[in-house]
Amino acid sequence: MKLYYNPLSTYSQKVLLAFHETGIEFEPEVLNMFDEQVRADFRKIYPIGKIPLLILENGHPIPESTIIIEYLNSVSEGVKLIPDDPTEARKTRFLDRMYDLYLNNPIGTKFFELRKPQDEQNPKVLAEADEKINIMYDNMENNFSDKTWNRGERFTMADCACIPALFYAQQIAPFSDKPRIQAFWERACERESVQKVQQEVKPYLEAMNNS
Ligand SMILES: N[C@@H](CCC(=O)N[C@@H](CS)C(=O)NCC(=O)O)C(=O)O
Repeated sequence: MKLYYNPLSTYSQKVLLAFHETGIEFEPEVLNMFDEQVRADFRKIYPIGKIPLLILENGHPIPESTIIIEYLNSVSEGVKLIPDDPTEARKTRFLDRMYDLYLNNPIGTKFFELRKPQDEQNPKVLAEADEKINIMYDNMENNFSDKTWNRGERFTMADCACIPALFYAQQIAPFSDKPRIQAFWERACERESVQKVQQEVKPYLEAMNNS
């Protein structure tokens, strides 16, 4: 199966973590989403134009990071990222939604807003993003009081959703004064899957920062 993605994209990183954790192989198709022509060509494949997008061997497309992970979970013969227990599965999916909507999205909004010249930045947009991020940080600090990962001892889709957002948050919404989030982040950085994602993004980050 082929994965359209970019190593810089948090939603791509979320899915990459799931691929690395389950050990499922894929054919990488890296898209430069800063290139208008690339974006236009990609919209011919997927009109919504969002990455990641998974194309199965039979040509069936699976968009949306969560749905891609649901698919990987259904075919994985080993590691499962969504628990079988219905209550645990629901709580995992709930955290996945919370991280996408109220951490990842505001971090992305803030990241792109801060890349604009200062006089073009919208303080209201920045304040709204910060408000959501801070609510999530409070929830996380509370949740990590008795857990190694988001749902306990087991690494799940909720961790795949949370870690890429924290990668960018280090710079634009620092959490070093939140000891449990900081400790979670340090644990995450020791995982092989996270290290693989961080290695892959490095040259792309350097290129973006020099552009
Ligand atoms: N809900 C989608 C969000 C995907 C998304 O926002 N991807 C961004 C990159 S992180 C993207 O494709 N942006 C390009 C665009 O919006 O044109 C998911 O979970 O996959």
